[in-house]
Amino acid sequence: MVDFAYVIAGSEATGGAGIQTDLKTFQASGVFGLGAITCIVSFDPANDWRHRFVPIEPGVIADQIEAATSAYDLDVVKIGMLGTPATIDVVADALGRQSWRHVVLDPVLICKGQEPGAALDTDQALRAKVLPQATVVTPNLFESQILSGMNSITTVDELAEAARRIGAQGPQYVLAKGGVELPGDDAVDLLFDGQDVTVLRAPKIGGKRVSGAGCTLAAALTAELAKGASVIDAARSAKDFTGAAIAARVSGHLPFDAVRQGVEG
Ligand code: PXL
Repeated sequence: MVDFAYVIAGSEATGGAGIQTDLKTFQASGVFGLGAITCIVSFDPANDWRHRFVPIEPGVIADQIEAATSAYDLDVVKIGMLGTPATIDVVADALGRQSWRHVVLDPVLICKGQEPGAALDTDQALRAKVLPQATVVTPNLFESQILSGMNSITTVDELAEAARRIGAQGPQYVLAKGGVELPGDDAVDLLFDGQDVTVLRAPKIGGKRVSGAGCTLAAALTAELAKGASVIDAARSAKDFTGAAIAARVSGHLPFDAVRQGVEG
């Protein structure tokens, strides 16, 4: 039997994050991966690696989704970077056109190259149109703060409170990621299921952010859900998979390392 995992996300041209990471993760997880590109991000080496951001025309995004959903009976999808209110409209409409067993939303809120005003519109549209359709949302610390409306999150208890507040906005599950920024020796993720909070811990691997870790976690979770795992089991497997991808990271000329998926040891 073949399990299909779908992704709607942006391209990140250095291969560390975005849809490249999602598809690599799907492949390493043993599912048939396919995806629609929402935008193209090209870091600018001549300008402090600032993000150059180009949205794909909404009609072209709709065409990609039409092709994929007509070709196969897809029922598990990951949503990554959308980037503009127009993109959010077309993706929200496409999601609403069929029923999904799981919609995993990685709420990528801002991209450094975007106008702050545009980012605010995008945040609001994402919250109004996509968040309520998500079965699982995977915010990082910054996104948890924005989506929960909390001023700061510095403890596991505060992260749990943020997860509850985000859960109240529609998604069935919230996987709130502490990452390297939440103080402590462990990388702590919390799964809120609408009632209870389960704490997932693993020792931090270094103290610096590694590009693509969040994309990898959400993509690995999506792949496990596609294979039929429960959300808690999928979250545990995804955390292990992401830890291995962080440990196997690659370095280049960028100011940060990038995850490498599916490498043993
Ligand atoms: O890691 C967040 C992310 C997701 N998607 C795209 C990105 C980035 C960060 O650069 O460029 C397309």
